Parts: sequence; structure tokens; C-alpha cells
Amino acid sequence: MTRRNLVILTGSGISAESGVPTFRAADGLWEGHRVEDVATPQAFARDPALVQDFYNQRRRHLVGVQPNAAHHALADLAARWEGDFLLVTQNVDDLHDRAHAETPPGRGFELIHMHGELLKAQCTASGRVCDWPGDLAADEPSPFHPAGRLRPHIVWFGEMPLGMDRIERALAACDLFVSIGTSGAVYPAAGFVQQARWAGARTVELNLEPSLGSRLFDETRHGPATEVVPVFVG
Ligand code: BJW
Repeated sequence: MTRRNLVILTGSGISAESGVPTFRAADGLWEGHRVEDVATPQAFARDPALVQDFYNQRRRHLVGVQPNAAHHALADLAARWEGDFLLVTQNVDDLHDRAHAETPPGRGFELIHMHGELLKAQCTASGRVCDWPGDLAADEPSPFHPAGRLRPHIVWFGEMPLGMDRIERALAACDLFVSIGTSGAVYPAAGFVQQARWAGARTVELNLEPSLGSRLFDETRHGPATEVVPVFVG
């Protein structure tokens, strides 16, 4: 692993063995709802109580889970990596944050939660973000703006993912791109491998099974993240 500019993309598969459900597995439904039915601005407008409840329950669950060997392996890698290391996670859990807090990373390290963070809330009027203040009600008033409400700080379908300028710059300059635990079903993240290839990067997939874009990777290793990630990072 001598390459300089590293971009790692993670998805829900990396947190699966911590006990956080993935989205598109058989058990990926929440009380019978597809993620596409609760994770949209339209769903929030239609039934804010249902959507707030979906996220309140997931926050409560998150408090009881821990980072696993795959999160820790990436934190160890970040601590010894000498070049730029951008970790882009689609996950809204805080398991990478906790793993990296235990093993402080090198100076070239950055973590972007491109789909937001469960433990934060956002004002619908001003866009300001705050720490999760406890369970949110359907019409939770915003502390920032009299006409605003607090919504989950989550990027829903049809909304612009976070940090895209930084991610695009890193992909354009990357030497090695590694995708871990994601099905490749959701864009723009699913297109990152192609952008990395255009930049001339080597591309590696670490996933339980071949993803939708598996053929775009130079190397694929399939198995549980807690096994394949520690072996890959060495
Ligand atoms: C393991 C494992 C183990 C299991 N070890 N592995 C038509 C065509 C193309 C695009 C579109 C389209 N129609 C609409 C779009 C755009 C849309 C989109 O992609 N829709 C698709 C459904 C087609 N995207 C958007 O709307 C995004 N915004 C956008 O595009 O803005 C415009 C834009 C323009 C230009 C530039 C940039 C932007 C926003 C997407 C928001 C996604 N939000 C969600 C929910 C919010 C978070 C939450 O509530 O928790 O984010 S959806 C959900 O999917 C979540 C995830 O982050 C995301 C990705 O899922 P992930 O992580 O890949 O999970 P799974 O379950 O799919 O896969 C898990 C994988 O792990 C599997 O492969 C398993 O095998 C594996 N695995 N156990 C290793 N132990």
C-alpha cells in the first residue's frame, strides 16, 4: 500500500456485523417500509411523524452498537497513511467516527458523511445543523428560526449529497479507490468507481458479494467486511 492518494467509499455493509441493518437485504425493511418510501422529502411532508419515528428508532439503536474490526482496520490504516486519505461514507451511523477517535488518524485524513448523520438535526428554514437534541416530534420547532422545524440531518432521495466538490476533487487525483460494503444501487456514489478509473486509479471492491458495478473494479474480494478489510489493509 504505497500509493499516495487514497479514496475509500463505504456503505452499510461495513456496519452490518456491528448490528446495523443494510438497506436492500431481506431484513432491510423498516416495519414494512422500503427505504425509498421513508427517505424522501415527499415522505416527510406527507407523514412527518412516521419519518421522525423511523430516525428516532434508528438513533436509539445506534447507541447500543460498536465499531467492528473493519472500522478499526481503516482507522489503523489512516493512522499510518502518509498521503491524502479521504474516507467517504454513505452511512449515517457514527461508527467510523468512533473508530477514528480511538486511533487518531494522520494529517492527510478526512471523513465525509455524504448522506448526512443520524446524530444531527437540521433546521428546515435556515439549513443550520445541530447535534441531535433527543427524540424529534413530527413538528419539532427549530431553535434557529421561528418558522423552521427540525428535520433529520439526512440526505434523502432527490437531495444533493454533502461534500460533493471535495469528493470530486479527490477522485480526480486519486491513485487507489476502494469500495467497501455497498451495493452500488444509489447514485452519485455508485459512479465514483468510474470517476476513479478516469483518473487512472486502481480500483478495488471489498463486499460480501459482487455489487452492481463489480465489473468496473480491477480487483474484487468477496466476504464479510470484518474478514476481508483487515486482510486487505494488512
Ligand atoms: C456486506 C456485509 C458484510 C452486507 N460485509 N458487505 C435513476 C438512475 C440513476 C440515478 C437516479 C435515478 N433515479 C433517481 C436517481 C438518483 C438517486 C438514486 O440513486 N436512486 C437510485 C435508487 C436509482 N440518488 C439521489 O437522489 C441522491 N441525490 C442525487 O442524486 O442528487 C443529484 C445529484 C446530481 C449530480 C451530482 C450529485 C448529486 C441522494 C441519495 C440519498 C440516499 N439516501 C439513503 C437513505 C438516507 C440515509 C438513511 O435513511 O439511513 O442512503 S438511501 C440508502 O442507500 C442510504 C445508503 O447510504 C444508500 C446506499 O446503500 P448501501 O450502503 O449501498 O446499502 P445496500 O443495502 O444497498 O447494500 C449493502 C451492501 O453490503 C450489499 O452489497 C451487501 O452484499 C453488502 N454486505 N453485509 C460486507 N458483513
